[in-house]
Amino acid sequence: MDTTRKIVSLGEFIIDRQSDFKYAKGELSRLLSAIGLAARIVNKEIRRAGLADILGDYGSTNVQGEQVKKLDIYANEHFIKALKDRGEVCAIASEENDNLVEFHGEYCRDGKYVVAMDPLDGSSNIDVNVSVGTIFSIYRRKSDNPANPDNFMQPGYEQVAAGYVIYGSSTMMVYSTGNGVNGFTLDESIGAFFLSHPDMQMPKNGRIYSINEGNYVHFPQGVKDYIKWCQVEDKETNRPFTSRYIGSAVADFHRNLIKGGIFIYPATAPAPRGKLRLLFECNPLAFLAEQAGGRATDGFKRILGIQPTELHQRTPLFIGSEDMVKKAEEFMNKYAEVEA
Ligand code: P6P
Repeated sequence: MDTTRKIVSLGEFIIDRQSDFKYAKGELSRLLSAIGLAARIVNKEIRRAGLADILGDYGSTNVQGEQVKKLDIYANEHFIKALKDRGEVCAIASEENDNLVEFHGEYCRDGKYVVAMDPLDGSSNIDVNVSVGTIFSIYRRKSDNPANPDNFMQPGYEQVAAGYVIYGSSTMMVYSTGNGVNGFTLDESIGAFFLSHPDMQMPKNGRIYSINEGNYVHFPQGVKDYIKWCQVEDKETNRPFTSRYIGSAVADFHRNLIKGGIFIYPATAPAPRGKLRLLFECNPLAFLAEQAGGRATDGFKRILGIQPTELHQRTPLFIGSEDMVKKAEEFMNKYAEVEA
């Protein structure tokens, strides 16, 4: 047993880091621990999904027009309940809900925070046993009225904290409160997360490019050129690169965070704003990327600087190792004038 490394649980870490916030009174700590609790509950259900006949389509479709899987609903309900019961959040914007979920009275005592979340991202992978994830983003409430959508119309750099839970070969919670990124692995035998990846740094460069090349014909010319550049043999720059695409943003991001790489979901002819949602996927992942020394743009401008105008708005996403994202932007900028 490695006795040199301290064993730190998520709960202990949250309390220890509370001092990062001068006027902290524990609200954010309680909020983060509520997310950890919901993650353990959802994890248990995901691990038994094949047995509990919980697979398959719920039949309804969400605001994105996607078939909603039962586990999406289950995850959505449990994260909402955990946050509601903790009383620190006054409203939730969920990728699964058309409208805001507001809390009042005892469920929103001070309610300093609002949470935007994708309760189960990548759910189309559930039935084939591929990693899925929960993505969350925490902002300070701007308006006295919890129901005011302006609470969520904040640029990503206003996030107080952001993170994800990846339900993969192991279950991990990775988050940042603005002082670096830390990863915790769930020990299912005792039902607790333990610090396993302290101070995560995204490699400045890498050899993995991650994009759904099935959409190649619809990509902007800059993306097409970048993909071809990745595939050219050049010893000096370690090319050709390796292509990896899981189809679950959390899993593709997590791999690049650890190994280095770039994930691109660009605008396409059928989807001119891209597919991924600014509030529920792009802002939280961009916050983590920057906190870990990486970069996140829409191919031209910083994701965290985008001023949201709609709850479910989408944006193209280029995210990962700083040098790889900058290289992809070079190709995008070559055509910017032409395509503008
Ligand atoms: P495509 C999952 O549905 C998701 O929102 C992201 O997790 C993932 O990166 C993307 O869509 C995959 O989209 O079009 O490649 O299947």
